[in-house]
Amino acid sequence: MIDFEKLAAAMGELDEDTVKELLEAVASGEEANKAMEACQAGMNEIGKLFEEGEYFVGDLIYAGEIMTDAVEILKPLLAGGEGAAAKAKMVICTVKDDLHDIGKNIVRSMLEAAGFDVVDLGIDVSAEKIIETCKAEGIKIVALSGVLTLALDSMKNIIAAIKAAGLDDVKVIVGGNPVSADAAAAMGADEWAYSPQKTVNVCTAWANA
Ligand code: B12
Repeated sequence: MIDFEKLAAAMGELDEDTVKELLEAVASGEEANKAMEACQAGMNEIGKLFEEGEYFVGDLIYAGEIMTDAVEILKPLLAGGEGAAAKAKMVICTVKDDLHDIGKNIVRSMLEAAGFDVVDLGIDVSAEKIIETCKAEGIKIVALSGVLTLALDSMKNIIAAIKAAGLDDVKVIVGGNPVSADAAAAMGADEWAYSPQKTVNVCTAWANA
């Protein structure tokens, strides 16, 4: 097993060489999931240092690049859901006004590994675009991602618009740093998840229902 604390610290310090060196040594799916958690802990530290004025937007951009590379290195090892029989088509996106996509991309990779046909609508996505895609492709599962606090409002508006469009059989799962069980319930989401693995499990259950 690699040293996960060292990995989290290296990520927090934006020490790209050490992060990559440690990740190259990851050898199993279980270890890859833990490595992903360690990278995320490092990202949280970066967020804290940004809030404290030690890091600047340029550092966030660099952090985003390191994390994107980390996902690419770990992708082949990241474990998909067990018994994920369904080849269901689903939508994923980062909601309107939010440009963060690293978490979304991790979740998408995990869903694809579990056999889902994922339509990734990208970042800053409007309710109209989601509704249009669901209608055109007969999609019944939507995963909404957001990292900014204001993403919670966008999610709420999107869910209301999906209902107003009469897509009552479309299930919505929400996730991202500011999302909690309470926030998800308040916005009318069917489910919420922090871990990509739970997302895979929930979507698999919906696809097989
Ligand atoms: C990297 C980063 C950036 C990069 C993003 C690069 C990219 N391609 O995504 C850049 C530089 C672009 C950026 C920009 C900004 N950022 Co920024 N950013 C971050 C940082 C450091 C890391 C985010 C991240 O990638 N985390 C790692 C991923 C893996 O975690 P995650 O997204 O939470 O995803 C996991 C789970 O939540 C879950 N999940 C995610 N999505 C989904 C979806 C579903 C359906 C499910 C079920 C689960 C799920 O699974 C993932 C894996 O476990 C955070 C700090 C932090 N602690 O998060 C700040 C942070 C999010 N940013 C912040 C800010 C303020 C900004 C800017 C406004 C800065 C500025 N002044 O310009 C802009 C906003 C631009 C915009 N409109 O979106 C604040 C947000 C404050 C707030 N409460 O709203 C934070 C929290 C930093 C801080 N502490 O102040 N940022």
